[in-house]
Amino acid sequence: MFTRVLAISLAIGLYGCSAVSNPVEAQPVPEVVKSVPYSELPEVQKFINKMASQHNYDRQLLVSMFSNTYKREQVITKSNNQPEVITPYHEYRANFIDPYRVQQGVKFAQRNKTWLEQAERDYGVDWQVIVALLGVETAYGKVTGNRDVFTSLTTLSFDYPRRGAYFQSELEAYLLLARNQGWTLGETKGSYSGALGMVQFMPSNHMKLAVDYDQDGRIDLWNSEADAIGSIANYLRHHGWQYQQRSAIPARVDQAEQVSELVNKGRAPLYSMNEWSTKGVWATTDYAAGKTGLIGLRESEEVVDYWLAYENFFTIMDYNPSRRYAMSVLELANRIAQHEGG
Ligand SMILES: [Ca+2]
Repeated sequence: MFTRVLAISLAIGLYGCSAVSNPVEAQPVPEVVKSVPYSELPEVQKFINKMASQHNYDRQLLVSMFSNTYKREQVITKSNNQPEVITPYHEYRANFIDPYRVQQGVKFAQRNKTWLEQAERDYGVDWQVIVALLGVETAYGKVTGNRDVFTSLTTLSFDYPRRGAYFQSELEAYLLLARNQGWTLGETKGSYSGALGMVQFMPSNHMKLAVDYDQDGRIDLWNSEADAIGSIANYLRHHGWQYQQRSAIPARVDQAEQVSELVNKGRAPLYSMNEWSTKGVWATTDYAAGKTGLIGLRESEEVVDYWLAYENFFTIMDYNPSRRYAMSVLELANRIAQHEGG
């Protein structure tokens, strides 16, 4: 999920502020640039026609909404910034893994013990990973984004050509979701990219994979920790989570240049341990049978840390395609489980 990056950017932003001591203050980007309302763009009119003809969507409602919606420049700026690509892993990780976040995760797990145990049984997903994902995404529901999702998705759909088609399909999903869930358009708050709730699902994933886990008759990913837990577990099961199986183990690489093309290659396990050993790649702890991929995360100019990653690691990458993200989730999950277990 490309867009989950935005949840991260909140935390990265803090790092960015402290690290940059630029005496020249950047011009603040205006929150909404008033120029032409979206309703006047031909491609928006085409989109409205499509919603009306394909989904019998209320045309007047859409015209009225787009007439009052203007480009939000910050959405584009945020989407173009991808600090996670350039931040060394130890700095990236520091945004998510600290004693406070571990402690909050332990508390979250304690008060949701029943739901987490039930999710393990229903979905076969390890409880600590569910908690850690919520911790990394939104600090357990504290930072779910306060941007109007309609404006964000409209801006990305029609003013961000690189991913316009993707965001138009998310805007379409959001509109259908709003109609199904009884949300008032313009009142749903989310991240800059339109990610929703404690779990930061994009609208299409909300439609497909969110569940009413506490069975109170509605899915509420903002206020129901149970719904968030069930929805994350459902997502991970859908993407192939293997219960109580390893995710990644530390590795040693004898000749980095010999395996450089295999490091961080693809989104699936590549070789068995025997095959890795012929390439000079070794697990440095006990390991389970099965194929793994080779992950390398740069710690500094000179140092790269290596891991051998099992299927579960790549399942977390289905939530957010960053390897740093997946490793942070797993580290946080381990820390929370250690505290909870001890
Ligand atoms: Ca519910």
